[in-house]
Amino acid sequence: MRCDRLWRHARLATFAGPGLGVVEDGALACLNGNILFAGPAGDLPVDLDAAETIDCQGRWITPGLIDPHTHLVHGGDRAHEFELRLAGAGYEEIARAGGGIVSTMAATRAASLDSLVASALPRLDALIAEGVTTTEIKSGYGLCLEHELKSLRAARRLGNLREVRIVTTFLGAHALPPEFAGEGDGYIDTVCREMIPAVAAEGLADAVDAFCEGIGFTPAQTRRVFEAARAHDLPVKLHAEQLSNLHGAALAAEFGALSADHLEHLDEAGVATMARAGTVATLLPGAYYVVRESQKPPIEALRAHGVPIALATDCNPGTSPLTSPLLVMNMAATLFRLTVDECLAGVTREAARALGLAHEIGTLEAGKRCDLAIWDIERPAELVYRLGFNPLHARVFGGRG
Ligand code: DI6
Ligand code: FE
Repeated sequence: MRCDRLWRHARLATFAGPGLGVVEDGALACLNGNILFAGPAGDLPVDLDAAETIDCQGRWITPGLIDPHTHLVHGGDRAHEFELRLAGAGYEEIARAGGGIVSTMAATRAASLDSLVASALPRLDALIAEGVTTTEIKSGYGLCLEHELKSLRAARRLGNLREVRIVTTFLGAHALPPEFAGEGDGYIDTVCREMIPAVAAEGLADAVDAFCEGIGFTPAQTRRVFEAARAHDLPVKLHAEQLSNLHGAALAAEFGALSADHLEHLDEAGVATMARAGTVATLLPGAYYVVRESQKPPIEALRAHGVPIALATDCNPGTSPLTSPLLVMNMAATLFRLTVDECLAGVTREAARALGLAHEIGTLEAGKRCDLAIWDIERPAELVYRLGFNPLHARVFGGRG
């Protein structure tokens, strides 16, 4: 039997099964971009012959990291708003001065597709530099058909410019654009009747998301968005229970959502509905940190009910200008008390599940894509415990790299 590449003398964290799935003297073989074998070197098929063999010298191999929730494509930044907040300005004051989400909408609408791609590339490269091989990217700063389509096209194009898999999400129901002020239902009509059909017709989105919140959209409006998504065979996910408990997670679960995200204000009943539906809890500790939230997501209840926990950067210009999955893991451990194993599973196996891609990526198992991160570390905990240090040795995408 012949394979394209064989990595030897590696320590593997396979994530096959519930824990890290550690293999001390491990080997991993790749054929045609997929994993042919991952396991103890002693179990390698005796007749296996490799076109190329790589000696890992004891380095650790994990699955390529996955960031399952980002708003990577947007115009402008909000650094000035950050300064205003440090000087004591409140959210409303900033919004009245033309800041907040609407300022990002204006900058996104003003940007050409090319410049949206150009401004997102350094953010994407920052993820890639830490071993990310798949990232989700949402629209949601265009807030009208033309600019939502442009944002999704920019996201798709990013996937052609780099060796990375991009999964796109339509988030038209992110905020109310000023031209619909006071007409939330009218805007949702446009989202459901105009935008979702157009996005679906062009195959521009892999899923549909909404922001169910007092400052976003009501559960009734969110339900309409989900019904429109379902009519176009698009899976859903939800920004839920970030600032208050509107029972968005239960609504998401009712629609079989891939994930419910944020969840600081989620209650136990909501956790139970997520568990029954198999909806992943995607936690976003960067946003928790930046807005200086004090209400933590219900970690104990999520564990008790067996809800899978994923972690993401939520990279966005307002509440999480963060492009480091390594720092996300540290924040999840330090702020939410997740274990090292939970953090690492959160950016690999469970992040894949949150994207509906558990059958393809997220673990080191025969048949999965050969997306790998190879680390200069002595033990996996180093990936979670250090701050601002990147021990990535190599990154492999579809067997290449
Ligand atoms: N929740 C958030 O934290 C971000 N969007 C969302 O739905 C905020 C986005 C922004 O302020 O630009
Ligand atoms: Fe978000």
